[in-house]
Parts: sequence; C-alpha cells; structure tokens
Amino acid sequence: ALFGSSLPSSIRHNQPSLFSFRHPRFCSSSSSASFSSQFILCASKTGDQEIVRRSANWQPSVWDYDYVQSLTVDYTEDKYTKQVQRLKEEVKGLFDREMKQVAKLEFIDVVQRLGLGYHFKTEIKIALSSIHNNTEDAQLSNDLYAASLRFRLLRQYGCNVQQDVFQRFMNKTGTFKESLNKDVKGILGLYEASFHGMEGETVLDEAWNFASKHLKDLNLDEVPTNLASNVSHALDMPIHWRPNRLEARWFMDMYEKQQDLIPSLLRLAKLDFNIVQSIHRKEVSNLARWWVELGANKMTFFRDRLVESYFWSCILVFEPQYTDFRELNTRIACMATLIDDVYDIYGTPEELELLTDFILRWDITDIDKLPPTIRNGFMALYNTTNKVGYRTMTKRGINPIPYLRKLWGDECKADMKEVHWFNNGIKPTLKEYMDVAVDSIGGLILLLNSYFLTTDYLTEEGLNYVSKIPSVMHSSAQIFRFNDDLSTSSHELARGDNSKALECYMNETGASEEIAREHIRHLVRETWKKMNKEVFEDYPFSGFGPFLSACLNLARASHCFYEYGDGYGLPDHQTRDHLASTIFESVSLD
Ligand code: 0FV
Ligand code: MN
Ligand code: MN
Ligand code: MN
Ligand code: MN
Repeated sequence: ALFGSSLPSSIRHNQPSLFSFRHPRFCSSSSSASFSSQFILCASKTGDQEIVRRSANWQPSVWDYDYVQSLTVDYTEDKYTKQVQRLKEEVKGLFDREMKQVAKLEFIDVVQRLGLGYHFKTEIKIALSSIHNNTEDAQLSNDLYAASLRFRLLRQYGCNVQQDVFQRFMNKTGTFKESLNKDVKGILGLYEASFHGMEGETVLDEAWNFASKHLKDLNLDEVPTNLASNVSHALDMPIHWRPNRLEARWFMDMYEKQQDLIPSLLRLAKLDFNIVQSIHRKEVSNLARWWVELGANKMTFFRDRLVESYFWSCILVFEPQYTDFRELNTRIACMATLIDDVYDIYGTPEELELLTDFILRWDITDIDKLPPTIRNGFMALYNTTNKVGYRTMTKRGINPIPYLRKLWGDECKADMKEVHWFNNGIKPTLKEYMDVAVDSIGGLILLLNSYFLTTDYLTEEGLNYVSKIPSVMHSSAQIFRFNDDLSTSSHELARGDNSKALECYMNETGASEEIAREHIRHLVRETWKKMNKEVFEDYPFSGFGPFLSACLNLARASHCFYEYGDGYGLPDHQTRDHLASTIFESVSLD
C-alpha cells in the first residue's frame, strides 16, 4: 500500500512543540510577547480589537526587477535563423547514416540531452521504431550498456519494451550478477533505465537497488573523468527526473569534451539554446513589468517570487510557441503563492473563512467586508484569473473561468482544512493528509493551465475531462507535494503550521525522522512508477501531448526546486544558479 500501515496509537509520538504556535488571533496588544521573536508582528486596528499577525519574514526577491525588465533579446537576427536552418538540415541527414544500432541509440540520446529532441521528432520516431522491431542485434541484448540504453530510450518514447530484457544479466535467485561489477558504464546505464519502471516490475526494482548501491560504493578516482562526472550527475538526479533545459545546459559542456563529438550538432545545440532563451528573456521581462505595475514587489505579506514562478512555467513547457502558457501560468503561480501565504501565515481563521466564501462564490460585490490586504489579494487573484479567461475565450473560443474557479475553490477548501487541523492540534494520518495536501500544493491549477493554453484542439469536453483530475495529473501533484514537504516542513513547523507528510507519517507509525524521510522518498519513486504508466495510457482527446509532458515536468520541477533545500521560498544557491543558467546567461558560441 502506498501509505503504509498505521501502528497502534500507544506508540504514537507526542510532539507538542510542533504545535506551540497558533494562527494569528484577536488579542490585546499586551499578549503579543507570546509570539516568537523570529516573526514580525504587525498590528492593525479593526474596531476595538487589534489583530496580531505573524510574518514569515520572507527574504525579498533575489532578482532586481530593473535588471529583469531591461533584459535584451540578442538571438533573433536573421543570420542565426539561417544558420540554424542549415544546421538542422545537416543533423537531419545524420539520422540516415549507416551505423551500428548502439551508435544510433547514442546519437538519439545525445540529440535529446542537448535539448534538441523537439526539432527531430519524426526522425527519432522512425529510428526508434526500427530499433524496436530489430530483435536480432546481439550487442543490444548481450551488452548491459547497450540493452539499458535501448530500454531507456524506447520507454521514454512510449514503446512497451519488456523488463525481461534484463533477465539475462541476473542469477536464478533474481539478483544481478556480481560479475557485472567491473562494467561501470553498463551499471550507470542500468541505473538510468531503472527510473522508467512501472508498478509491479520487480526486475527494475532490483535493477535500481543493485545499480544505486554499486554506483554509491564506487571510488570515482579510479574511474575515467568523464564517466565519473556522469556517475555523480546521475546520483545527484537521474536523467528521467531532470528538466530538459537544465540537462541541456549541463550536457553541452560534457559533450564538448567528448573525442568523437559532431561539431555541427554542438553548434546547433548552442545556437538553439540561445535563441529559445532569448524568447524566455523577453517573456520574463514583460512579466516583471506587469508585476511592478501591480505593485506586488512592494507587498510584504507574501513571497515575491515572480522570476521563480516563471522558471516553473518554463520547466513545465519550454517550447518557443507556448509564450501564452508561460506568461499566464506565471501569473497564476504567483497568485497561488499569495493565497498559500495568506492561509498559512497572514490571515486569522475568521478572515480565512470569509475569504474562502468569497472565492467559492466568485463574487466581488461586498468585497469591502474583507480586511484591506486580503481584499486586495482576492482582487488580484480574481483579475488575474479573468485575464487568463479573457485571453482564452478570445483566442481559443472557450471560457475556462468556471474550471479555474472550481480548482481555486478546491485549493482554498484544502488550505482551510489545514488551518483547521493546525488550530485544533489535529494530526491526520498520512493518507488523510495527502487527500487534502495534493489540492493545497497548487500544482493542479498549473496543469489545468497547461492543458487549455497548449492544446491545438481545445474543446469543452477536453477541459471538463482534465478538470476532473485524471490520475496522471494527480500523481504529478502528489510528487510535488512530497518533494515540497521533504524540504520545507521543518521551517513550516517551527513557524507554526499543520503537520506535513513527514510528521503525519512519524505520528502515525512512531517512525524516526530518518525513517520517515526514507519512506517519503520511497513514495516519490512509487508515484513516479504510477505516472510512468499513466502518461502512456489512452486518452479520449487528441492534443494531450504538451499536457502530459507538463505532468512529468511539474514533478521534475519539484525535484529541481527542492532537492537542495527550499528553492522556492528561500531561493539561494542551486536554484539561483539553475535559473540564471537557463533563463539569463547565454552559452558562449566559441
Ligand atoms: C509551495 O510553498 C508553493 F510554492 C505553493 C503552494 C505555491 C504554488 C507555486 C508554484 C507551483 C510555483 P509552501 O512550501 O509554502 O507550500 P505549502 O503548501 O507547503 O504551504
Ligand atoms: Mn505555505
Ligand atoms: Mn500551505
Ligand atoms: Mn498550512
Ligand atoms: Mn511546504
């Protein structure tokens, strides 16, 4: 079972300290000293009462909005477009070269990891189908590296290749042969392949166990430098979990060091990266103008994370033609952040009840009944949603507002439930928690956007189907929630918040934090296995491609934002570098 079993309540942990803070409340100013000094106390008069509010003391944006607004677009001139056209033709020709099957697989892998897969969909499809049908090639069956590469690329593409191709590398007892130990390249390939496993595929589970243990135990000083870098990179995060643009940026530098590199391919990858980045720079610069005009960069009651929200949107859907998606989705993500901070920190339970009611009724009559800051927040949410609705109805002929409203409502009801749990010291089981927390993380509304702002065939039926949350969408949001909780819950609980996945599991089972972490990480892998299957199920509507990729990419974005700490709430270090190297810094061409 995904959520494990609960142990008798007699061994449940009591963690009173986790619940020592309550939501802001009405109180006399003299009692405000009971709040921890790490919070800014903002007092505001409403009638006779004074509201003592908490503040999470968010760090301001790490990006200077003057700089972001002034970003220039350098790579759209004709001379680059012509060069790219010529290079694309040249690379297309390379798919037709006579070569060994394994060399062809390596070529496809390089093209995709360089971020160029979207230019060569037809060529890749033809090449992989022919490899899929060819079961005669001895190397592809007998060599662990070749078999793993074949398996990974075919699965990535959606071909139903059986896990049994790995049987020949296993003992009768069902474990991998120890004689493979010397084959680091093969084990690395097996490791990457194992992330494409689905539920019930025990061979791939064993592949993951075997390969991760051997890669972790390796002495990398004894391995050739390039291979060693690839091993560390894979252990840091497997290819299947990496956002493609980020992988492309890293892989270009690796590929450049390769002896047998194809110069025109590398040149194309660099040019294409810069051209796409130019489009992204323009988009984020326009968004910064909107943000500053909204005055949102001056509001301190919620996180100012415009650029990070844009980066999420870029990871979800990067292709140049989807500017509308990125531009509108970024705005929605900023509003999801606002709402989350209002429910988690800023509002009193009474105010939040009232706000939830406004959001469910979707009516701005009488909004002055809301306290000013919350009223302004609701108005921003309402206007932003209507803007997305207007753009969609005028450009795509369908009104998505009823569907967006519904998901905002679900999200706010989930937030309200968490407020209730927190204020009453209620500790749900992991399953009870997840039923709510998949709604409160905000991923579902982004995925809904990714559907109606990218599909070529938008219909009311399609929108209705997606708004009922197909399981692929649910799995994606679930991974987002788990990853977020792994990295943010210690701060959240110290500040005063409901129990998150880790604490719910610890409370339910009596497990230590370390065991609970391991368990949640295990659930992340289990949920990926579900999603690996779900993305290739039959869907009743065409034009689902970008939406299904967005489901995978939302999970990937959450790995990339949360693997090294809270990259969204406290965006330092890795997130900052990842973001800069993807969106701001061009690749040097010589
Ligand atoms: C997570 O923050 C977060 F970023 C939310 C909910 C807003 C949605 C934004 C994007 C997808 C960019 P936090 O850890 O505070 O969320 P929870 O739900 O744990 O309070
Ligand atoms: Mn929060
Ligand atoms: Mn929250
Ligand atoms: Mn909360
Ligand atoms: Mn969180």
